[in-house]
Amino acid sequence: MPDDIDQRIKEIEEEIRETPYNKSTEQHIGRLKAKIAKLKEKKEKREKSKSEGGGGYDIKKEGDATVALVGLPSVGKSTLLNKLTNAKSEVANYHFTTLDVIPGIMEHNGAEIQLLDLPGLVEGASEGKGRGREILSVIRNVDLIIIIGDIYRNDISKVIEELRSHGIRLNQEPPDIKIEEKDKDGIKINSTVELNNIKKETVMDILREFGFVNADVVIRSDIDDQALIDFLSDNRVYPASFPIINKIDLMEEEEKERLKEKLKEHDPLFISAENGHGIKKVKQRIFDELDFIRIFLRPQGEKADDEPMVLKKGSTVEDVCKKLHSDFLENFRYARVWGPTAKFPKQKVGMDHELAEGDTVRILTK
Ligand SMILES: Nc1nc2c(ncn2[C@@H]2O[C@H](COP(=O)(O)OP(=O)(O)OP(=O)(O)O)[C@@H](O)[C@H]2O)c(=O)[nH]1
Ligand SMILES: [Mg+2]
Repeated sequence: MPDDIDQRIKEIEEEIRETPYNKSTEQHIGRLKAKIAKLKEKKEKREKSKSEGGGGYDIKKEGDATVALVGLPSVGKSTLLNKLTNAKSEVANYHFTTLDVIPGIMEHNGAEIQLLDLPGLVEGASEGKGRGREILSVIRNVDLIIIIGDIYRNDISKVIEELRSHGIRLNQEPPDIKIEEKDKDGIKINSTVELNNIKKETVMDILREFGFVNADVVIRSDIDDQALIDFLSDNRVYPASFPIINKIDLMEEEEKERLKEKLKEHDPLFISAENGHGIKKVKQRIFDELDFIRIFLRPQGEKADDEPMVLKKGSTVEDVCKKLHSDFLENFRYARVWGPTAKFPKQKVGMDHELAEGDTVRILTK
């Protein structure tokens, strides 16, 4: 069926390509990009309702964080999962060996990290090719994405692009914007930083395109038109990511140097999942990228535990309670904190106190 939405998107993309980008066309292009984003949203909604009930992957999150192994078929995702975790995902020298999502748990520095081995991503996955749509919806919900290629299939940019076109923004801070809708007075824009990459008129036009009529807007990061559109679109995610190139055991030193040079901008880890080369580095990198903090529990009348509790950065006393047992949440009175976030040792704090690496915490209950 010839799709009118697809056709509209194509036409607008064409127009953007043909318009030179400069100060005087910025506003027009911003508006066109917003139009495309709106059309894609519409299309997404339509397709979702069509495929409702179609078997998505049902993944239970476990551990302190979840990581997805993403890449083309046969690059060695399952081999790597098996090396890093207790899982046994099938490995074979033909494409699409893995058809389900296979989870495994990796332990490192006191953290339990869930890794997901996914079926190979094919080109056009976001258009729904392969089980692309379902795979992508799993990917959208993880904390870290490892992009895996091998020495033959090493086009990392392509995978990044594929993920991008599905609203997945790798290694990018979400834009810091506040919008408050009003009853009258039109759109008012304030910014706390200098905006070097977008004009206020463009902000205005894009907001209108997204249906805003009266609103107070405060922009607190140096955004461009795409960042603003991302903010206004409802399906953007901002996970961390790093790339890996596998099977370097099959490469001569000289070739390896050439490949390193070629992929310089992505700075991948070069490994051999099969013979274990580089696996330690992968574990450490996963841990570092996930931004964990470690805190120590100190029960009343006792010394602090030697074993740290691992939490995501930004966690609060409430998260500690949740992790311990639901009783701690229900019967919580207050907590005491020693260390970096305590104004003085043994400070009394509430549920919402944010913790940092190295804190010691005592929970007091009824
Ligand atoms: N030489 C070499 N071969 C490897 C390495 N890692 C994986 N392989 C081989 O590559 C083939 C594919 O490996 P898999 O782990 O099944 O790849 P996959 O990415 O999970 O593939 P799909 O599930 O089909 O997407 C197998 O024959 C593996 O033995 C490696 O580091 N070196
Ligand atoms: Mg596999």
